[in-house]
Amino acid sequence: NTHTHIDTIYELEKAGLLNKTKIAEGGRKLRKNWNPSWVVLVGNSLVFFKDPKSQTPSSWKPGNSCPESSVDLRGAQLQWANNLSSKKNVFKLRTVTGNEFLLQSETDSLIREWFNTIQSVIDRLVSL
Ligand code: I3S
Repeated sequence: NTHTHIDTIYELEKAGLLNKTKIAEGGRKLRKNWNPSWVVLVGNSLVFFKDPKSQTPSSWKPGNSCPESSVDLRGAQLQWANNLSSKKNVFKLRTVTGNEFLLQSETDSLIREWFNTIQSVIDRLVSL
């Protein structure tokens, strides 16, 4: 089965649609700009795709489709951040380089899953 094969090669942890805004770049505050983003957690990285057409398993293969950006999760910090937005279910991801993102979903269970899965990858990287 192709999916299983690809999952194995690229260590795909999770993929799905979340609302995303970057709020800081290198420690400098940015103006919020919320947009839906196709988020893929693969290996040590969180990869963001702008294009909803990117929602096919083949599109995040290297060389295929173009990620909008990607985040190295090594040393990253995750925290719930409902104080940083009027939206519900918001968490903040901060990279070692001082880039900060807010990620959000209307679905409680979904955002908890994302939080827990990203946190487990961060924890795993600490012990490597
Ligand atoms: O934290 P803020 O500045 O109140 O965030 C809101 C603004 O960024 C707003 O944009 P403009 O100020 O450019 O109109 C966005 O439309 C809102 O979504 C932001 O607030 P929330 O609470 O949705 O994160």
